[in-house]
Amino acid sequence: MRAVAVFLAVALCAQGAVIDARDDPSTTPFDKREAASFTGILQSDVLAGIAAINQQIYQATSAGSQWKKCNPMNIVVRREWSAFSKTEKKNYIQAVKCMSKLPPKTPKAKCPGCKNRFDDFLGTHINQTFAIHNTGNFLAWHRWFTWAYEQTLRNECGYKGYQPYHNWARWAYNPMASPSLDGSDTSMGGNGEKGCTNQSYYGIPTNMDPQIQIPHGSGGGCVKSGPFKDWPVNLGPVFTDSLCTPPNPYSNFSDPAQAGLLGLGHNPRCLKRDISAWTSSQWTNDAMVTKLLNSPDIKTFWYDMQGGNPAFANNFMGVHTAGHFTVGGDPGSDFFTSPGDPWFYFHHAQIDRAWWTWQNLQPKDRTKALYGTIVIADPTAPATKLTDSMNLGYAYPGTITVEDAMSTMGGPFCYTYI
Ligand SMILES: [Cu+2]
Repeated sequence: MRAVAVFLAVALCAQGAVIDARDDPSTTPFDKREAASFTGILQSDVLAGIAAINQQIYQATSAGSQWKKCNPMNIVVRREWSAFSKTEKKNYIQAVKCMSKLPPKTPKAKCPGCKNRFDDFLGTHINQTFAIHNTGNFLAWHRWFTWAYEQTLRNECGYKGYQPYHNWARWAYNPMASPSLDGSDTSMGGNGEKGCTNQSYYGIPTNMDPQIQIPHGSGGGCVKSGPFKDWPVNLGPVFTDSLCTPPNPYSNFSDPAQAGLLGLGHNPRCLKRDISAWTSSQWTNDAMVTKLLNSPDIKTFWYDMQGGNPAFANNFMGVHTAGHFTVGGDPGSDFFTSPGDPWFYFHHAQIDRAWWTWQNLQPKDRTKALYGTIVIADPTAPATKLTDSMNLGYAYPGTITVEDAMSTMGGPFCYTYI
């Protein structure tokens, strides 16, 4: 039944592309773009539709034993939040809140500030930041991380659905109108109240040495609308562009006694956002996403996703950083602590969807294409290998290899996107 739905949707998507040639967004006047984003067929979605079909054909014809385990009869379909019914949205929201009420599994000595099950994931992300960003395992690790979070929602919080994503391009010109950020009772909360007004911009990559200056938006303070208005933020910050965030009890990089605990002390505060259409409209619009998906090789894709080479030069932010700064604030703008905003998983499911699309435009050559090293932004470190092992600390049990995470229909996974 689900498989039929996938192929029907893909077919409709492809048909739509024929009859509705979307205007080049770069030539669309700014005030018309919002409407265009809602009515047109996105080129990036057409590519995703082609990828979905390609992946099934590739798996059926060249991955026999795996195909028996994962095929259109049992594959899970991840959808955009706007495609969820009201009840499905409420069930997801309830499960995320449930995570914040379950006790943590991380021992207190390893993460003194971890107060709940949601924090186990955040603590793991903080702890491993240098080994999972701007590295060869970046995409694979975050694929597994997002999947493990989805599994935990299901296995420990009774959620029956799957992880939603935020289709950047669809809401690029007005992210606050997206059902995931509109502040309604079926959203992941809205913008923050006006706050952090002593800061005029957020610097990318840092406030000290900004290559790009994101202007302060209309928020910056606590999120007071929607189901996450009382959301507890317990960990971090470690490295934030918001000057209005109180420091973590463990913030001293030069103190050996704090090694392994940076950002993991208890620092309770509200969830803050400064939603930025300025950011999303420039770097996550359909033209930008399509250009990324048309990258000829993994090296180009890897760099472009993370801000180009050299990173953030030539006024280029890349979809990864731009997605994080679409919500910004605290902890959303913190490289280490960003999974403390539950919207993180909507963005990273879309990161995964972009990688999945790129891979499956040419699955034979790209499913196992790898680029990068084992140390953050260090091209001289050893290259990441398919045989490298990954773990999620106390958030989720077991280890898998990078190779296990290269296909959404391999390793522990069996899912697709529409
Ligand atoms: Cu990350």
